[in-house]
Amino acid sequence: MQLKARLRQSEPLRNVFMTLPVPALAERMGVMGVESITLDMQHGSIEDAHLLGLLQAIRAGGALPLARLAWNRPELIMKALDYGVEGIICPMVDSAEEAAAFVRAAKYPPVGNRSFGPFRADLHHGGDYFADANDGTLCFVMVETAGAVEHLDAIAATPGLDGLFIGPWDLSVSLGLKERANFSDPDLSAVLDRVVAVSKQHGLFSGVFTIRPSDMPGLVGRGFDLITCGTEDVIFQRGLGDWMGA
Ligand code: 3PY
Ligand code: MG
Repeated sequence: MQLKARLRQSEPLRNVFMTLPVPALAERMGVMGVESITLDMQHGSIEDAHLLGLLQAIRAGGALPLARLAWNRPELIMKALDYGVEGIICPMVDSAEEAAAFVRAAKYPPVGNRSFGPFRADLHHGGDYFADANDGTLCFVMVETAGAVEHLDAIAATPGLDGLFIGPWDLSVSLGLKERANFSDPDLSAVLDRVVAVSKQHGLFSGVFTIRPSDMPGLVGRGFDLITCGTEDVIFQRGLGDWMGA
């Protein structure tokens, strides 16, 4: 489990969300230097049955694996961890109670009630997976609702939580902003800064999602630890657009 150590380095960890179950693409992204890949099981077309092949390919390419779950449900959390993702990102968390339920399902006793059966997760671990998993597998809650913003301090204080991850599209919709995911919007910008500050205060990692490469310098400057630079589909569309316009 290397995700935590990598996130502690001063350079932010770059990440791509994967929406399509194509192992060869996951492998290629890693070989091309993508440091971490998040399997998007919420909006993408990735299902449980795709996890094994995708995680094998991510490992072959050398990237670190995360998953964004479909929802805050214990059986989804347990499955993703048992297959071997190192970090889980839980969408649409509104309250400290929901954050606590997420952590409970992700951590073994005495911290939580994760069931023991690391089907593949211990395969390359080399040590005592049970002893290391609570510390080494990371729980991020998404900050993407007005409720999460309202309860940010209480959510961040959740014992066992490892990070906050901003979903700027849902957040813009939930806050009723005029544009979606415009980081120059003062209201959205203020939430970004607050999430970084609250994360630091609570010893958590902070993450954010964008699809625009031009956002990168600003997000690095704000101090995020984990920055998602789009989905493989958006990256494909951009490349195809270049070809079509050539
Ligand atoms: C959002 O911006 O709402 C997201 O969930 C990013 O994937
Ligand atoms: Mg979202």
